[in-house]
Amino acid sequence: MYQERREKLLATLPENSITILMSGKAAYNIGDERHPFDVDRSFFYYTGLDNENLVLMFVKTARMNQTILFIEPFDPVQAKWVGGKILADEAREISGIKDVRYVDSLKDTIAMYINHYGKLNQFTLCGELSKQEYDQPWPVADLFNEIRRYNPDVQIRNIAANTTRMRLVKDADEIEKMRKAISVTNAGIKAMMQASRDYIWENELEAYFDFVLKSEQTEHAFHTICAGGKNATVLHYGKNNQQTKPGDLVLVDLGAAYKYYNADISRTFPVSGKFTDRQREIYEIVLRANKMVMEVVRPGMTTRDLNNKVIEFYQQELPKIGLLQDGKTVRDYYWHGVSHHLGLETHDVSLFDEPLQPGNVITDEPGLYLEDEGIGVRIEDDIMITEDGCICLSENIMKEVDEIEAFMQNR
Ligand SMILES: [Mn+2]
Repeated sequence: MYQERREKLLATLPENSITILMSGKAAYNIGDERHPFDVDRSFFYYTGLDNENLVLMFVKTARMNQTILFIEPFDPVQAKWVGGKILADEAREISGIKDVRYVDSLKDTIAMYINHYGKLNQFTLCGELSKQEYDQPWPVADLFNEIRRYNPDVQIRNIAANTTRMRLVKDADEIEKMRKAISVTNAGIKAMMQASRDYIWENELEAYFDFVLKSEQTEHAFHTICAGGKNATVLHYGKNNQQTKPGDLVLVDLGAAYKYYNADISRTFPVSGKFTDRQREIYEIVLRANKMVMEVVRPGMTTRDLNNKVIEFYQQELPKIGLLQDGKTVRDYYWHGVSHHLGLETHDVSLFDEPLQPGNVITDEPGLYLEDEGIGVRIEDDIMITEDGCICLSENIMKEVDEIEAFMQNR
């Protein structure tokens, strides 16, 4: 599988090039304490390896293609402190890459190829260079700049669009992992609804979700949002430290990650188990918007087209429940987009305004946020685009009002 992906990427790379993908290094937090390491997702996509400080290198010339993996040498002292590093044989077996070397020979290897081929042909150094905007350490750029000091003719090219184009279309293995992440998320949401009661604290509710995730050997896809009442009208509310009031709606936006594949689900339920008439009225409109997106979505549309459909729908529906008065617009009650791509990252890589195609997985997450009334509703499913529409991967996660009330009454 990883081999196939690498071959597909290689075919898109320029001739006379060296391409470098790095697994990354954990950033420092405070003093000598590091943040937990989290692998670069493109590196993982092409290798299946999630260890720190590994480098994947492709060499492509008219005469040959070569794939080399660089790993760290085994360090017996470090092994006693933080565990062993990945060994060459393990790395070979997981990734299918035969040529495994030590990372301290990386620069010499690159210099060797440039000296060998670079005199006749201009060489291009390729890497994913689009992450600069996030203000993070960016070792591949440092490496390239260093090489260019000695080889001023070397070109540097960003291949982020090549990897993104591949990662946008999910294969069967990826869909299966996302289904698993979604099914654990479903169990976690049910546990929260089961435990919900008047005056429960948001973070206690959140803990029921966490318990299920750990019990199922999954991780969090992202920081959970668990927002009662008015807190649900703050889009990325993440404190989860307030006590709910009887009658509040609770908005949860959360997901499990299974083998790095993410679920991203939102549900909204009444903390006491029963919707008020007003809450139900608002909820039903969001639910209809959520279903409408799944009905209209087709390959060739963009996520922007989908969002425009939602805005049009709200334009028609909101006046019927007393909204859009006094110069208010849809954007006063709904100001985010309805979809983003989902995969190895929660907000997965994507290309601006790229038409949807079969195999894309996107979210479908309309919401309505009425600050004055202390009501926030978001219903988010994960859908896979098909030839003639979509398949809802999260269709088993309950969202009908009657279903939610029945489930909560029979706890
Ligand atoms: Mn989302």
